[in-house]
Amino acid sequence: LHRIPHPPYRVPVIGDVVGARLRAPVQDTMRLGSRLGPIFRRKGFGKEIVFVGGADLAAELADESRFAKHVGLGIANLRPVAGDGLFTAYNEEPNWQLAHDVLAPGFSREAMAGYHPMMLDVTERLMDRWDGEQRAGRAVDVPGDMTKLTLETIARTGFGHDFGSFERTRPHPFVTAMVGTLTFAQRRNVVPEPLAPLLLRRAARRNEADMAYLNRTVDAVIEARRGSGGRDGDGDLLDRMLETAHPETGERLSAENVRRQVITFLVAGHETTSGALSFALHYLSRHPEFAARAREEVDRVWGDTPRPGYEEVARLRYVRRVLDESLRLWPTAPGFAREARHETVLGGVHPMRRGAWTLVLTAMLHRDTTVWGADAERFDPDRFDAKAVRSRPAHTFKPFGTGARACIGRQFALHEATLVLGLLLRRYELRPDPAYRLRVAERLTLMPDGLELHLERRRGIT
Ligand code: MNH
Repeated sequence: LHRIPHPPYRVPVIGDVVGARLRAPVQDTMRLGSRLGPIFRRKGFGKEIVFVGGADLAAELADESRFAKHVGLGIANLRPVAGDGLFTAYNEEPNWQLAHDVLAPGFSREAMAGYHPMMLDVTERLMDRWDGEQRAGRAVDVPGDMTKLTLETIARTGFGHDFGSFERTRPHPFVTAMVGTLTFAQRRNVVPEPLAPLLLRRAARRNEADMAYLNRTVDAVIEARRGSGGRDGDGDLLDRMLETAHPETGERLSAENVRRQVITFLVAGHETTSGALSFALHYLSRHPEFAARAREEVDRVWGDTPRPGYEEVARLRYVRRVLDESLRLWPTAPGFAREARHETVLGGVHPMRRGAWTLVLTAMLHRDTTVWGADAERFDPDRFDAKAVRSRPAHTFKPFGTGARACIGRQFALHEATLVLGLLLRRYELRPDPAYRLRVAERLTLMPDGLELHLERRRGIT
């Protein structure tokens, strides 16, 4: 450990937390990392965490024969909510493999093509609302509305459930409870264990109430499906959770595990996609030249087909680059932890015992100047044209994590976000508030804070 740099001033007991921004631990750690280098450690209240932000070390950590996902920190703090659901399960928990095998076909091409019309429906609901705001000359609340959109999308496609988000002025209580539990899980990382009962007593009580609300909501969703006797085999995620046996072992998910999976998918399936869409809309509004190129592509590829088909979404190559570039600068799941499968030496100099772990800070990896150049902080979608991608080493772009435990919803998120950006760009010009400076809010995930945009309908587009 002594080879790994840490901040120069360390106070006994409290460690490196002087001057730390407890509500923005990721951005705080990024700032520290830009001074300390590709690997560094940070100590607070007796816990010491090693961070990796350099591309060479991150590539090594992607080697599945030496390293695996580590369930720790923020993720472990979500265990009371998400239990052994897919995201929070320990590698060796049998329910991980079982649920992975049962649910993976829910993300196949055929399954995705089935979700596509529902994704279109939800986007049309959003645009109805945005048309109204535009006519009234009001700005739209981008993260708020993107959260409505992505929550409705995962709820309808995955669970045949309608939260009625667009009929509400305030966020659905499910979202409020979810944000509460995510924020609580993040705060538990930065508050010292012995002081937690004292400092977080009221927060802990709120958290209990939030968890109870999440449980009640998903129990109602599951009950409604059981009552209706399944959806005659059209096989959404909930059908798979309730009906499908493992192809080889014949095993099924238990009722308790189904509850954990439904919470997991409702949360993991919308929060990060909402952030990705919001950052992309922010950058498009700030860079009219990139927005014009994207719009030109949408007009060329889709024409004025009111409802582009499933196959037509992946043809929006430039829109997809805008999304990738947004996820590069602000990977909305900002890190992932890796543990050593057996004794090993990282980077040829840092010995690790079996089970020792480190946190890859994705947003730092994505700004490593040895990979992305001296202008790594600049937004430029052309970093993702085919030639540029081929010229970069593997494992340098990791917004969806890595290996066996990488994101199962990657294609779902990319399809949804590309479709939505295409439809919005075709219909509106985006006008930023010139006084707005990007602020990034943290609650385990990243989200632009207070982002509002004014809209103009494009001429000739109905
Ligand atoms: Mn998703 C795992 C990022 C969209 C469901 N997701 C992960 C991981 C990252 C991630 C990073 C790995 C975390 C780790 O190693 O600890 N996910 C994203 C991002 C988006 C996203 C940036 C959108 C953009 N995720 C989605 C969507 C769904 C989903 C949409 C569901 C429909 N993600 C999951 C699940 C896991 C996961 C489930 C856990 C997979 C596993 O461990 O087997």
